[in-house]
Amino acid sequence: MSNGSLNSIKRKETVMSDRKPVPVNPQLPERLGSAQRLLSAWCTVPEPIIAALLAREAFDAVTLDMQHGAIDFAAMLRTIPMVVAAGKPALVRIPVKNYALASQALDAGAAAVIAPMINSAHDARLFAEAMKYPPIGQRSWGPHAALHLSGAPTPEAYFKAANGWSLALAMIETREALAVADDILAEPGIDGIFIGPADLSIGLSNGAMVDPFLPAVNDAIALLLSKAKAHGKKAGVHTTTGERAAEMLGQGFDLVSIASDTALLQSGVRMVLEACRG
Ligand code: 3PY
Ligand code: MG
Repeated sequence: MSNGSLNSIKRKETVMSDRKPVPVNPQLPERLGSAQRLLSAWCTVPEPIIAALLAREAFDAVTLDMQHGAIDFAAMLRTIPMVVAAGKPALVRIPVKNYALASQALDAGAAAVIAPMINSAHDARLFAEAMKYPPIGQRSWGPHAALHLSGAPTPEAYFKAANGWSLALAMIETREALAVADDILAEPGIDGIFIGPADLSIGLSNGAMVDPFLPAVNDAIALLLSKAKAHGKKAGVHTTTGERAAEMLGQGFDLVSIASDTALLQSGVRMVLEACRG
């Protein structure tokens, strides 16, 4: 090899080491551990640019909804790096009982997974098994994108830290779940609960209505928050308005998601049309 090419390699190395480090996935437990309360955007449209836009606003995290949103596996794979590039953690809500997707979301770099309709300790165990490597669970090895998005220096370092990084949030949103919330919270691989006030209102009204502001729902929210704290676990809740989100943060929730990309689009549209046409 000539001196010229050696010099050019050296020059390249210098340039590489002078570069700023790329943003790595901000791990949720670290942020929540410092008693920070997080406000998450809620994304349903399978276009990475939408999640990237939300991530660059003053949200602390972005949740990709694969239960009711139109985000599929390929869109999730493309979207998570865009959120991480904005310096925010990406959370994923999986469809009901699709625990295989919980592992896949972690492999794709999700910082947390929210599993809907966890109605028993058995559901919680299946979810935890997909979320945690042994000895806690049965997560299989293959963190293809998570490895580099996490910033872990080696696969071994990722493996050692992963169970602490990957936040498993079990949704409590039915009467059955409310009755066994302590059992769900007691599952070792479950890091916290996430309340679905809309479904909870359907359950608590015996199918009479959907109203996340129902007094019975408020009582259940307060009870579940105190249970999560008693177990030393995290508590999250979904909200539909900024005022409600502020109220929930004020009550002591660790994680509050707000509205959705399409709801925000609609309210923005209505606001400008109202201003224009009256
Ligand atoms: C609910 O309120 O039921 C939810 O699942 C929130 O997304
Ligand atoms: Mg729900």
